Amino acid sequence: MEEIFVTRPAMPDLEEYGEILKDIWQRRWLTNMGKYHNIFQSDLLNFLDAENIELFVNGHMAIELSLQAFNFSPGTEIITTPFTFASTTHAIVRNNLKPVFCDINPEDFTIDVAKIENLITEKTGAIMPVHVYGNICNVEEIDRIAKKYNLKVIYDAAHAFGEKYKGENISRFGDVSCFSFHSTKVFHSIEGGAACFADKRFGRNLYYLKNFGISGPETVDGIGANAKMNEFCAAMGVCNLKHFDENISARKKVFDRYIENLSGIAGLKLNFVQKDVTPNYAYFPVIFGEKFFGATRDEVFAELEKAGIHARKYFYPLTNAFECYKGKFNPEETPVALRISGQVLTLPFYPDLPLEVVDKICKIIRSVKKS
Ligand code: T4K
Repeated sequence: MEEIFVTRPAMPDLEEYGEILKDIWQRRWLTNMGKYHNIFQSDLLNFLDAENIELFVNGHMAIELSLQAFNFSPGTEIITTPFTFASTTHAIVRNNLKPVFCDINPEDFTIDVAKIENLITEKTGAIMPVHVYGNICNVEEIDRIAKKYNLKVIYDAAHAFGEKYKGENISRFGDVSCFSFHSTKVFHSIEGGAACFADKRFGRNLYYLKNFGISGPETVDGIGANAKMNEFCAAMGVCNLKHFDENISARKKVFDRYIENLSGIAGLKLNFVQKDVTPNYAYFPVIFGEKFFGATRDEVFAELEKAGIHARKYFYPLTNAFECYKGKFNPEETPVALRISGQVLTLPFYPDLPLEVVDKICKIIRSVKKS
């Protein structure tokens, strides 16, 4: 039985990557802001239309060090959502800051902007929303609230690479937007990440944090970590960026096929492209509204598993329900997120997923429906 996973990395032509590898072999410059790191950085700066950019070893370190670069005092409250990958919440806690969980809206699963202001206290330092599944948050309202209360905005844009809102690249919103280039992402550099930001002084802090605070051969100006991207990852990024548009077109075909197959089924909520957004078709989440669909998310999941189809429950459990945070947070305080996390399944979705497999997956889903 052929196994189908939730995603499968897009690969460049081996020869294309091999050409760069030969150069790396010959140059013997493997990391520490080498030739391909710098090429990748400048390619991305153009592609993302970013004001400034720093590359990282992964998306998590882009987020964690971005938070650190603001120098918030310990215990500062960061308003965020629990409907996300572990990274978002862990980045806050690992900085000795306090996550304050805002619920999500049931339409696109991003932070419910109507509930943010009630959570603001004198200890609030920032809002850290997530463009979950590539669904873009209400950036205008978040900007308004942040300005009114003088808060920073750090976007977890791990899922939103290449997207635009009203024609403007998503990298340009908030004080900083952090992307992930993990192998499972729409665009990848094996492992990797980037932070895009406007303020050059903030950028200097960020650079120190990713490279031990070293500012010159004999000068260490900051207490930094090590979160640099190596040349092999940068080379993969350089190659993959050239094929980004092809990949998105291929993803759109898979997306359209799913929509065609699953539209109009009672109790099944699909994730459509948002108004004013140029999408990247990052994930294909489906919400099984138990009452109307007649089968639970877990029943559908089990049925797909039997056929060797490994969908995933992104994002279940909520981060505020993680074992490691037991007793610290209460998932009941974010009821919409709690409900959605019990009903969501992200279906296999990648550019070369055969359309017949999409049909097979949808057939299984339809056959589980009981009402
Ligand atoms: N913020 C958000 C909102 C995020 O979603 C993430 C990461 C981050 C921040 C942090 O960014 P990074 O530090 O990771 O750059 C995966 C990814 O590892 C993770 O990057 C991603 N989010 C998350 C949503 O998904 P897992 O634990 O589900 O990965 P795993 O190993 O189970 O892989 C999923 C499937 O992908 C596998 O079943 C098969 C396939 N796969 C995976 C790998 C690694 C491949 O076919 N090839 C591969 O090389 O987290």
